[in-house]
Amino acid sequence: MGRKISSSSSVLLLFLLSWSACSVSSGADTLSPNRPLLDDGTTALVSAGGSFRLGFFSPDGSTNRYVGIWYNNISIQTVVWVANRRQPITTISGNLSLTTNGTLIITGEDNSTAIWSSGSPASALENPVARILDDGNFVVQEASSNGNDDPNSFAWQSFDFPTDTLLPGMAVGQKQLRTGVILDINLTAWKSPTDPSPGQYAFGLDVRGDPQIFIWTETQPYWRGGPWNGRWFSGVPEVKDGTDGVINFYVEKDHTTYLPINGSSTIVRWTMNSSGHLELLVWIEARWSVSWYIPKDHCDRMSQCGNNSYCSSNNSPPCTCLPAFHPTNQHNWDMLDGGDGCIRTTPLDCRNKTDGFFTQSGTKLPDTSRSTVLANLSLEECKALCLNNCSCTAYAALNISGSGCLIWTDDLTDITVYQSGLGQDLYVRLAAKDLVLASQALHHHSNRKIIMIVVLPVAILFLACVAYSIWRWKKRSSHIDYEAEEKDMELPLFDLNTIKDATDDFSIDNKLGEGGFGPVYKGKLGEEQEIAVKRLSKTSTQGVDEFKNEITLIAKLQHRNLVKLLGCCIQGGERLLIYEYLSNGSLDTFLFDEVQTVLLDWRARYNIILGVARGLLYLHHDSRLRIIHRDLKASNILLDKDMNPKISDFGMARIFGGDESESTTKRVVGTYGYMSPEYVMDGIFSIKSDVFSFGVLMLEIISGKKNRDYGQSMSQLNLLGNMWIMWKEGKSLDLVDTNFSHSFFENDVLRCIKVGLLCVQEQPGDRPTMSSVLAMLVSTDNISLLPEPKQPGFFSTRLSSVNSDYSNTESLSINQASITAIAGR
Ligand code: ACK
Repeated sequence: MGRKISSSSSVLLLFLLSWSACSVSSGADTLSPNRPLLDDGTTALVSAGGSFRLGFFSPDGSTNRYVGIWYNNISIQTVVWVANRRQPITTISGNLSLTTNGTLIITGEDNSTAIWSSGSPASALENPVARILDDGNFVVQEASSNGNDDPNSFAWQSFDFPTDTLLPGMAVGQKQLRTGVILDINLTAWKSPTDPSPGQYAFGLDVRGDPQIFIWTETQPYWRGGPWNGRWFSGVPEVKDGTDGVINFYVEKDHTTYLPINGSSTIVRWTMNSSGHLELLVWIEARWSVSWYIPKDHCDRMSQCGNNSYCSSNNSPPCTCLPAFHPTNQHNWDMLDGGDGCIRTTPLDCRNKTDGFFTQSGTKLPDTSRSTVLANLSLEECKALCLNNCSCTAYAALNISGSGCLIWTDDLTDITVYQSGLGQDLYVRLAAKDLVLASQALHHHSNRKIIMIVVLPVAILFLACVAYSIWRWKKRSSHIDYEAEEKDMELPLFDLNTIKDATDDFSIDNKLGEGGFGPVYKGKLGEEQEIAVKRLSKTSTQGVDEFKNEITLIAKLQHRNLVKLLGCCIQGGERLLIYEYLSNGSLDTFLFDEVQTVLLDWRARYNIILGVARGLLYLHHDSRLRIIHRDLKASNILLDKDMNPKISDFGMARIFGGDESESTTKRVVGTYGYMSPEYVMDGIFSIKSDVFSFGVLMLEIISGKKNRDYGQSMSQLNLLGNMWIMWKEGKSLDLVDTNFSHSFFENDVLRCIKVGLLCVQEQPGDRPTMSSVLAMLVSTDNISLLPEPKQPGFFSTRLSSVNSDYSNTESLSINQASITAIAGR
């Protein structure tokens, strides 16, 4: 028996030895029909210059085996192509071989059934080889042309079948193969970082109309990069062709429209990631740095604003009707839902040819999938053609260098207007009457600008004289205004029993936590609507009238970055506030929690910073009232299911009349670490004290550290102090949260740090307003053009303890329930 076993095992050994003698050896760059690649856990092909490696691999966190290509010379295994992404092999047993007709085949455990095949090559091959090239392309060609990098010599190439990554030289779009077959080349994201099977998001070129780049989610457009205008994609003005660095992409337009990217010596790749972002990643200082990504903000999401309106991320609300158009559904529009879009105010008058064109500047051109391309017409010819075509709604230049034009013959969709001076002119057709009104409005706007610059200084003196009397007059009348406003406000009053049912009689199981002025419960109204119910503690000193007055005013605030108040209940000694329910809870539970914090990558953090900035801008400048929140902090930022931030807890908010800019109080309420020096020391609060809190919040989001708890033991500097010192030494990136520091856009982070430091400057007058904050955050200007931050207020922990002493004497204790009475003007 023993002899038998040993003789059969020697036969097996002999077989294995002869097989391995035939299989490819590690480090070779070529696979031939008699030399397959066996998965032994290590063997791989390496390109001749040593740039790329091809072999079997398992993604982090998975034991499945895939054939893939990854960089050979970088420390983090970064897979750029996967062959069998849909059919993994579950053990280390696979085999990649090349048939004698030039087809690549992967077999799995049983070594007989192919789980993946490259398909028959475009041309018949006599003596095929497969080779991994130094640009990361895996090709099949004649052995005799081995060493020839000419794509015409490739019978098959992996570059035609990308997975989620574009390497320099690759393309997306339509490509006609030599066989005549037309290939649609797209990137499809991995399902998750551990699973290469096709995920939800895809990136590619839609060749209908004027070809445009898109990200799709489950085949629905998710982001539209717009058409190519000769220098850039209309919706990506910051990424141009040419020689300005590594971020180059360009389009070749012929019957095989496609988009190659151009490389340089830097290691760079474009990847469609599993969370829906197309990223440009550059390998710098032993890590991948995201140098650009899309989508960035809500205006980047397809059709955020409906037909004939445009989105502008600097505006709040972001949707605006095109001139001479008005909202299709005024009610929804007023509720900040721009999805219904806008309709023409005056019908076009095609018959009498009286219509004209209004120039909307700085746009991402509307969706061009149904537009007509007129490559040989000049703009003037295009204008005439549009006027003669009764269905033509707009035209624009096809190529910014002048040649050709585009015309639209239906509603204009998915327009963005950039404030930064980037973007293109769109000529929108209007009825003659509306044209006059639209240009008057524009004229009025530019005249106003001239007045601001030239006449304003002279007028200031005069205005100063009248301001005082107006102030006095307004102060007397403000009370009456607010009362009138309250009357026309209808905030739903909920029945106590309804809320008891919804929260299971305020059951402890439904308790979400303790808020600023009492417990918060989760509830459900009917089958669908989830709510959060704030139950004012019975000890609250606020009177019913004040409570009503405050919620009536807060209910008027409607903004996507403010928690929506759905109604209230004042019954049986209970005072309840009913809010929309936000499933991800508060920001602090993510930011300052070791486990949760990894869920906040840089994009999520940046999105939160921008959202809070927009919400605060609305409170300070955009709502009909000027509102100071007074308690902005991480625990008062709630996150919805998509991690969009909403400012909550207006319990301490104060409302200012239009001309009031600051006020004082003896009752300093707020949270230490977030309160500005002038507020803590002298009880002075203004929009600038909110800006200070916003700056602290930003720096906490970037560093993942609480300002107050920072450096207690080691140094006397708190987070603000440390950040400022490190900024001055050019080392502020060292303080970035290590949980996302492996992948971020360095410039965005540095910009946020600088803006954060500007917000926390000691003198309120030095701090920017929220509109400047937002402008600075979204600007594409060089960071060095922003003002240099001066010393922050309260930069040492020693000063914090001074605050604490102060709190014992004059201010309410931290987090104590408080609803502030409304200040009349
Ligand atoms: O971090 P959390 O889960 O989110 O715990 C706090 C707690 O109540 C006390 O403020 C949660 N909370 C407050 N308002 C809401 C809301 N509108 N939706 C969901 N959770 C809320 C908060």
